[in-house]
Amino acid sequence: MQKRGFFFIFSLAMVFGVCSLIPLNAHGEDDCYTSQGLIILDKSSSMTNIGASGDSLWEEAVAAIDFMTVNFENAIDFGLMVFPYPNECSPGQVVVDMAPNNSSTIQAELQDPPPESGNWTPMAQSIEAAADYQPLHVSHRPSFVLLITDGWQYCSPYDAATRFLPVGAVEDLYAMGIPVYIVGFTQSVDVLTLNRMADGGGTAHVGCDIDSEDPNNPENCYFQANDYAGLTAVLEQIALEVVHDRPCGTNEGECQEGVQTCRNGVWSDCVDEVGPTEEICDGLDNNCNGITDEGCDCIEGETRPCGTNEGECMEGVQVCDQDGVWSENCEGAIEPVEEICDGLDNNCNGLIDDGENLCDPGWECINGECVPTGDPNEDVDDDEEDELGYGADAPASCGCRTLSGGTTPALHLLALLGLLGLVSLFRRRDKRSGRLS
Ligand SMILES: [Ca+2]
Ligand SMILES: [Ca+2]
Ligand SMILES: [Ca+2]
Ligand SMILES: [Ca+2]
Repeated sequence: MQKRGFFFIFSLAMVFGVCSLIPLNAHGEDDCYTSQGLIILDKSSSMTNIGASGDSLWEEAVAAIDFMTVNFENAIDFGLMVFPYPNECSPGQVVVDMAPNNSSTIQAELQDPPPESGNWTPMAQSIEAAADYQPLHVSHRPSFVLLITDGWQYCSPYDAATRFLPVGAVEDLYAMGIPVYIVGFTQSVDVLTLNRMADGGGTAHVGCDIDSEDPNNPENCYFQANDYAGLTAVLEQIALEVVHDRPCGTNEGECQEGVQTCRNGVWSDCVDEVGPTEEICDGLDNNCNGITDEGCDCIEGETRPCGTNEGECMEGVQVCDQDGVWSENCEGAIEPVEEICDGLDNNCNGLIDDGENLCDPGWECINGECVPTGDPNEDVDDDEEDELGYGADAPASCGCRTLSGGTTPALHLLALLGLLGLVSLFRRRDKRSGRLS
């Protein structure tokens, strides 16, 4: 019992010991943390000016924020600060805490426009207030701040020395690990300050011109928007940047990675992915296993020569079918045939008129013709003549085949009789011609 008790305590100690080595906030690639961000919206009186659409800048900004928060509220926990709050030059205040699915709550808070005069732009003080908002500092979650302003750092009476105070405030926030996105709305913004703020907030566009003072300079470091459409576009761009996502799938072979987004703490489906397909014989790695055309002999439509050009033969082509197999048929080929005595290499083995029995027995194949063998007395009882009862074969040296046996003297006699007839004919003609002369 004592031993068991000791073992239990020892095991417990080991478990706690190991656990204490794992940092609480450690998160690997697979951990899904929803991004959270605080929108800081300028509620100065200049936002009541009429914008390009005919609505006030305030109305345009509220609509653009609605667009972003509706589209990303399950991927980003949005919160809202407006400044000044409640009015004049008071620093901004968080009016909606960061939380999932917050778009309608945020819209409800934005129903009241700023007064037409009397609200100033205490940008630096508001950014400092945001730094004190504790939920932004939950270290394991990606957090950001998004500032939308249409003006300059400004409180009444105006003090030019305060112009760049927002830059320092943004730098402080970024030093705490919270990037600050800067959006300048309309041409009335302090371009130089906003460029420096974007740089200080860790969100400047790569290669931007930090000294630019022109709101239309495409090299500005911050996001410039001049109307509702422009503002909607930059807010969407920022949301896409801050959302916690990760690549999914693979870039192996024909596949292409997609992207998964962390939404309400759960990874979404992999979108924009090109997934694996069945491997076919096409020279590509369709199933993305790193091997091209495994199980294929060839690529569909490919051809290769087959057969031989030796002797009388001619090469043909084999075609690869859709299963990646070479056709059995060697198209267009002239195949080897049985060797015969003809001066040609019929069986395409590199030898002309090779092999046994090319000619009948007693004959041999010489220079492409069957000729009798050298022995004149040789006769074999298997020839056509024997079967027809003409007797023995002609002697081999003859080189021709004639009928034999008693026929030759009869021919000689006929020739002799013909000759005698001719002689008597000439003599009669001679006598007749002698009488006439
Ligand atoms: Ca393939
Ligand atoms: Ca493959
Ligand atoms: Ca041959
Ligand atoms: Ca031959």
